[in-house]
Formats: sequence, C-alpha cells, structure tokens
Amino acid sequence: MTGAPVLCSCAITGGMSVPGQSPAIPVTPEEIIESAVAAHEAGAAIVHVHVREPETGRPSADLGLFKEVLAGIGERCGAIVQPTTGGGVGMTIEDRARVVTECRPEMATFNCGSFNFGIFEVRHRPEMAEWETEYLESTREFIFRNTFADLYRLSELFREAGAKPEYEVYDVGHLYNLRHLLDQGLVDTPAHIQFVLGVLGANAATLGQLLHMHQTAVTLFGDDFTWSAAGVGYPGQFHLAATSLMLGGHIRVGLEDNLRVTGGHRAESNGELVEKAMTLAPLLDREPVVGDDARRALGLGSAQ
Ligand code: KMH
Ligand code: ZN
Repeated sequence: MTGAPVLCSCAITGGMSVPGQSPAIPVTPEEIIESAVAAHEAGAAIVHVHVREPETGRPSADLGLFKEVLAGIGERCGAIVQPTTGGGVGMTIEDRARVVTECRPEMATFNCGSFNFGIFEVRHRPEMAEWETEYLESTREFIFRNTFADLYRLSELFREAGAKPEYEVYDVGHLYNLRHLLDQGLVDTPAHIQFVLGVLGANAATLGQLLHMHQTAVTLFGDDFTWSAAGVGYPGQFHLAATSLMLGGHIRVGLEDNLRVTGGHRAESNGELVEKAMTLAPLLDREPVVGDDARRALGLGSAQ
C-alpha cells in the first residue's frame, strides 16, 4: 500500500443528458456494458448506470433494459454495479425505485432532496434530433422531485432490498435532509455520501463549496461516513477529484457528468476519463482499489 485506499466511480451514460451532446455517450445496452467493462479495466471500482431507449437514446427506467445491463456487466467483470434511482425527466419515484426492488443491486443512488435541474444551457447542436432539443428545453420547467415522502419510501425500499444507498447531495440543505433521515432511524451507518456539484439549480463545482459541504457533513455525521465527490462539467470533474484525493475522499468521473478530457479535447470514452483521474491518485499518495477491497472500504459484502 502506498496510501489510503481510493475508489473511483465511473458514471457511464446519465439520465440528464442527450446522446447528441457527444458521440462518446453509450446508448444501447451493449454499448453501456462495453463502456462499463472498459471503465472497470481502467480502474473504476464502481460503475454507475442509467439506461436509454436503444433506438433513440432517450433516458429510460425500463426494467428489462436495467436487467440486461446489470447482468451483462456482472458477467464480464467484478465492478460494483450501481444503478441510478435518479431517472430522468417525466419519471415517477415508483418508476425510479423499481430497479432496487426488482434487481436487488448491492448499491444504488439515493437523491437527498428536490431542486431545479436545468440542462437547457447545453449547446443545441444541429445534429440533435427534435426530441433532444425539446428534452433540454423542457428542463426550464423541471423540478427534480425527491420529497420527504419520497425519501421515507425510498429508505424503506432500499432496506427491504438489502441495497446500500449512495446518498447524492447537490447542495448543503440535502445534508440536513440526510441527518433528518438518520434521526428517524432510516439510515444505516456509515452512510456513503456523494457530493454532486455543478448542476444548474444546485451548488457549484468549486473547491470552496466542496470544502464547505464536506465540513458540514463532518459537523453532522462526525467521522461515521464515507464520501466521494463528483464535479459536473470541465474542469470541475478533475478539480473536485484532485481535492477529494487530498481530503481523503473517493472520486467520481464519467461521461454522465463531463464530456471533456482536456479543455481542448472531448473525451472519446469513459475509460479515458477514468485513466486521467487515476493518474492523480499515486501523486497524492492514494492507492486505487477495486473488487473486494473496494467493497470492504464501503462496508459491502464480498462479491457473489
Ligand atoms: N445526474 C447526476 C448529476 C443519480 O443518478 O441518481 C447525478 C446522479 C444521480 O448521477
Ligand atoms: Zn446518475
């Protein structure tokens, strides 16, 4: 060991983006599986997955697609496969939660509060299909709904399914929501928190805000939590990864959150983003881990 273990999570395709934003975004189940396996080979311990309608690329919560993707990745590598319960525009909490109750993954995302989630500022490219332009524009009116009733219900469903939540917090108030759930006996500790910064409608992907949110989490949870940082956009993705490595956190990269590998170059794959992030780890005395070492770091059982 050259330092404290670090887990890299790769967010493979996303639900709040459209495929016309970049040809690198995987769409079909085969493409998502292929990209997830390659991200794992590049060093990602966790692959975070959404699914898309194969014909159009529209974000979907279809259970058949989730089953195909989860099984496909599981057959080909030992990554922790972490489906989303975040969904996309127009999906209900019941749609979004079904992947947890039906597929019983070892881990899944759990969004900790409601907020505006705007992607209408994304550049509208001529090659985008009509639905893609409409999808981006529709987010001027979109509220990412995660009410207290939703949070309570989702907490029960995760427990029943035996899935570990990754608590996604986008702003400081979401940490207080999580503390409230803990006080209600709805959180098993240590909780795993993902600081997702840089969404239009929530907090910014700056070092100052990550430090503020991390410090708030320490105040609320002491040292009884593990955490990771996901910067949305470029260079936020890599700036937050570097800061998180310095502060002892884990990291998340991937095409869901950012499409650039450098200021001048669009990423050609998820693996490329993982590789770049992984070069930072040894420089900052962190030891990348995958497989059962990664599971141990998160308090998960060993792989089946
Ligand atoms: N789309 C990201 C900004 C989830 O899938 O549950 C946040 C996310 C949450 O990945
Ligand atoms: Zn996601």
